[in-house]
Amino acid sequence: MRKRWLISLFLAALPSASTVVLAAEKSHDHGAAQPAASEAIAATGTVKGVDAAAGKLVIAHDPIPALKWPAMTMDFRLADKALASKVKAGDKIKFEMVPGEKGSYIVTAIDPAP
Ligand SMILES: [Cu+2]
Repeated sequence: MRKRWLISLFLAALPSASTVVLAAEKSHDHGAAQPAASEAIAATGTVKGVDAAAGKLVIAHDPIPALKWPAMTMDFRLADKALASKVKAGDKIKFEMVPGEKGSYIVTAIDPAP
């Protein structure tokens, strides 16, 4: 009986789990405006969070006309984890990024914004 109960619980949890995954992917779907893979894109924004161990930044970026992106807050992976030490939450930055996997973008350079 106990095993059967566990299976029911698992099945009941499945739909909500897949919904969460879909929602997460959708939030990073920036539409069809994908540039050539080698093309670096310049952008500006404000650092909202730094995860130096994972090599990730959360950036509230300004609109990026080259990608037809509105302003939004999103995660970026860093090409080099050492870049994380250049910034802290609240910093205004100029940065460059290149397309990564599955619609993600990888930050390749960071400079303080004027
Ligand atoms: Cu974005």
